[in-house]
Amino acid sequence: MSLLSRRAMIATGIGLLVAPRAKIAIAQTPATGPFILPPLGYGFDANEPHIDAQTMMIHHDRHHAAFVGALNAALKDHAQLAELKLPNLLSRLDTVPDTVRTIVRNTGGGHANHSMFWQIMGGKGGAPDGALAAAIDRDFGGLPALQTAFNRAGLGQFGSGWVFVTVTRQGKLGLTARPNQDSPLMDGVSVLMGNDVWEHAYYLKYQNRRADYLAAWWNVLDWAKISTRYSAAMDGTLTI
Ligand code: MN3
Repeated sequence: MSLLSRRAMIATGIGLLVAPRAKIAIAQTPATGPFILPPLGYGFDANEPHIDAQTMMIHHDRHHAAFVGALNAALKDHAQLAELKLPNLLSRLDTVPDTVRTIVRNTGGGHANHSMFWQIMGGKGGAPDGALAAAIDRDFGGLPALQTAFNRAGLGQFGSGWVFVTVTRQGKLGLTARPNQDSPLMDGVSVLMGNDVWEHAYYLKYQNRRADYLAAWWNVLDWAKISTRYSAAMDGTLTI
């Protein structure tokens, strides 16, 4: 092989390496909406030492951002669906075309779940008060009993998923675990709060110790925000 043709091959090879990357970058760019990654609302290190800053950064900026990008891409040619509010889209997945239903379920559920998740953390833990504390006493027998049942449900969720406290318009609370990125919103049920038990939520700090992560998570909750969500659920103004 002549030096010239070797150079030509190398040049072509470089061209092949660069061109597809440029294409992928363009393909991932429709982050212009309609769905938008919400800001975290606090620093990546706000949940230290219970949830480490690197996990928060990767989780929000990469995992959640990827869900939003993929959801927007999936609905690019479905303008009517793209106009729906996320809970409305998730509660009528049966009307989403077969070709995009699974990706909408996974990425739309992921967008909803994570948007709620960031809202309720960044706090100092402790305990709720007022109407929410009364509802927890009434429906779970108190915060320690809720924590025990919630952590057990999170630990019992095989593989990836979430554990949620649901809330009705009357303020009645419930507990449920879901696989993957499924959400009670898919059944038309509102979510008060929930924890992500995908390994990406805890693996850097806790590795296989999901129980330790579940126990520590209560230390970063912002009960004032959760109380606001509780009131909004009863007013019918809870958006996610
Ligand atoms: Mn997650």
